[in-house]
Amino acid sequence: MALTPTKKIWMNGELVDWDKATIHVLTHSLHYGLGVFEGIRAYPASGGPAVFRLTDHIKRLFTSAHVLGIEIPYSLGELVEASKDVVRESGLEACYIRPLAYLGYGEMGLNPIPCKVDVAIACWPWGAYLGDEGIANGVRLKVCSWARHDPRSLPTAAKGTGMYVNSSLAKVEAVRAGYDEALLLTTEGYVSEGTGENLFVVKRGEVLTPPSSTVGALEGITADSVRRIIDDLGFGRVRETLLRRTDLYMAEEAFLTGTAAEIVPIASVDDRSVGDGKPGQITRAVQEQFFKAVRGEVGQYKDWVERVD
Ligand code: PPE
Repeated sequence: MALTPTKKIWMNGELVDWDKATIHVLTHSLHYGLGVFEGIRAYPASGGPAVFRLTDHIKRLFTSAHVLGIEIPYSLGELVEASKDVVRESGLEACYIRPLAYLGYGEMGLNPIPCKVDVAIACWPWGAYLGDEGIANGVRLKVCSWARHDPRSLPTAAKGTGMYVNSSLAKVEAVRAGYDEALLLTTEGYVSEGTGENLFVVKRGEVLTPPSSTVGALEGITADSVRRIIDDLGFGRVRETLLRRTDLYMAEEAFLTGTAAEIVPIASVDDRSVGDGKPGQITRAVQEQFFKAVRGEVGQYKDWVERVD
C-alpha cells in the first residue's frame, strides 16, 4: 500500500523531516531482522484526534523488546508522548502510527549484544487495510501452505520485525492465488491467525478464538478490545479453543481483528462460504460498537481513547 508522506518522523528524540528520516545500509536490523514494532491507529474524536489504546501498544513494544532481549533507551512515557507529537505534527485527524525499535549502525555479525538501539515513530494516512469492500462485505481467505512459525523457533508473543517473513510468504501465496488474505495454521494443523490479524469464529451462537500462546498468534490489542465488547453486548464470554480449518467451513460467522485491518468479516475460507457468506449479526454488532469506541463515543470505553491535544 503506497505511502503518503507526512511532515515529520520522530527519530531518537528529534522530529526530523520525512525525507531526512533515513538510515545507513549497514544498519544491523536490516540484515538480521532483530527489531520490534507496533501498529497503532488514531481516529477523529471530539476534541481532536485520539489514539486508540496508545499506552497499551507502547507497553507491548517494551514487552516485545524484553522478550527479544532489546533494551529500548527511552521510557514508556517518553514514547507515548513522542507518538502524540508525531500525530500532532502531521495535522491528520486519522492516521496509522508505526513505532519501531531496531539495532542501528556500527556493528555487524549475529551477536546483537554490542549494538545500539535506535527508535523511530512515523505516522501516515492509512485506509482500510483489507479494503472498504472487505470491511463492508467480507474477505475471501485461503489456508496457506506456510505454517505459522512454531513458538519453539521464534517467540511468537513478541511483535518482532523479522518474524513477519512468515506473514509475507503467506500473504503473497494468498494474493497470487486470487484471495484477499491468508490464514495460517500451526505445524499441527490448528488455526492460528491471519498474516496481521487475529481470528474469531461463531459456532452454535458461541464466540470462539484460538489460544494465542498455543497457536503462536500475536496477543492482539484489537482482539482484547473485541472480547470485552462481545461480553458487554451480551453475546457471552469469548471461549478460547483450538480450531481446525473445518471449524471455519462450518462456522455461522467469522471475522478478523487487527489495528490495521480493524474488524473484517470473513466471507469464505478456501472457497467455502462462512455462514451465508454475508457478515453475520454478531460481526456487525461488534463492528458497529468498535468503530464508535475508537472515536470515543462509548462512555464505558473512554479509557481506551488517548487524546493527542
Ligand atoms: N496478528 C499479527 C501477526 C499481527 O501482525 C497483528 C497486528 C495482529 C495479530 C493484531 O494485533 P493488534 O493490532 O494488536 O490487534 N498487525 C499489525 C501490522 C500490520 C502491517 O501490515 O504492518 C497492525 O495491524 O498494525
